[in-house]
Formats: sequence, structure tokens, C-alpha cells
Amino acid sequence: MSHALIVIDVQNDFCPGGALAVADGDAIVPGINGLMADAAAVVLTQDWHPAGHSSFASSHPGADPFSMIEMPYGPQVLWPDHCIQGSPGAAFHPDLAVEAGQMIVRKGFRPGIDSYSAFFENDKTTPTGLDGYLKTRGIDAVTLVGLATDFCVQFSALDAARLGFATTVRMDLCRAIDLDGSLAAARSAMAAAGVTLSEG
Ligand code: VGL
Ligand code: ZN
Repeated sequence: MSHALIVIDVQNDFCPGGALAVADGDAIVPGINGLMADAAAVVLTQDWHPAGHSSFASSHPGADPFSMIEMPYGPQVLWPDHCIQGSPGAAFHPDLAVEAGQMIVRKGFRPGIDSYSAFFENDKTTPTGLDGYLKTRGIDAVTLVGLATDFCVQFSALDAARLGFATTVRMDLCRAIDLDGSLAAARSAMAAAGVTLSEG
């Protein structure tokens, strides 16, 4: 099989000290760098929101971060402002081997819709183009790593499996936000979809 490594959102805002910090988010960087040489393709994703994005609690007067709202495309968690286009928080972690990346997929840039998955926005129909990129390069297997396990990694893995890629998540090279049991739910959903969950 021809195999791609997809590195999800290893950005300063998801690492300790960032606006939406994931506990231990930076601990996975050396292990991720170590996988890059073995992949036929290396793809990085970058959460990339305009100021005032609709997924920010600050855009909904009275709403608290980590509360839920109903959007036209379904339920949406409201987040602290994070990964604003061009800000230091949106930059990749300084130790990530960004130079080894062959494709960078930015997502979440449309003001009215969030985009967790590397493949589709949260309406599950608007494509990022990554499916075509991988398939035209002859890729049929993907390994996902990065942040956060229960949001962007999970959504990307479920889409990859649905699109027909043999899909593995290196759980040891991911870290979770874990809101109300979301990590356990993500594990079950990924396993049920035929995603291989590997501890390395
Ligand atoms: C993510 C919440 C909001 C992620 C991105 O990368 O998992 N989570 N935006
Ligand atoms: Zn985001």
C-alpha cells in the first residue's frame, strides 16, 4: 500500500500555553517528526479561522466557551478564540518538522462553518480537496496523528475510512480535549468505523 502521514493541527494554540491548550499536546512532536521519513506523502493540517469565527463563543453574546449551539449544519461546540489566521497561535509548533510537509491543508476559514476534518467541513459535504490530492497521488492508506484526538483527529479518521483509505490512528501520538466523555466516544466511533487504533 502507498501510505500518507496526516499530521492534524500541531499548532501553538493547541499546545500548553495556547488559547485552546490540550494537555501534553507538545509531547507528541518528536514522535511525529520520526514518522515522516517513512511516509510516501506527508500532509499537515492547520486550523485557520478568521477573527470573529462562528465557532468562537465570543461571537455569540452570553455563550460560554465549551457550551453547545445548534448551527444550520448541526450541533457545534463553542470554543475559546483560537488559531486566528496569521497569529502566533495559528503557527505550527516550533519543533514540528514543517519542512518535511508536502501539502498543508488549511481549514475553518469560512466564517459561518467550522471544519474539524481534514477532508470535509462540519456539514460533512464541503470538501477540502484532500481526498483528490491523496487519490491522484496513488495513496490508499493513511496514518493520522496530532491534536485533538476527540475532535479533528476523530473527524478526519472517520472521513478517511468512509472515503476508502485503510486508516490508522496512532493514539500514542495524539492528545485529547476530552469534554464530557468525548475521548471514550471517539475511540468507540473510530473502532466501529474500522479505524485501527494503534499505541505505536
Ligand atoms: C480543534 C476544536 C476547535 C482540533 C480545532 O484541532 O481538534 N478542536 N478547532
Ligand atoms: Zn478550530
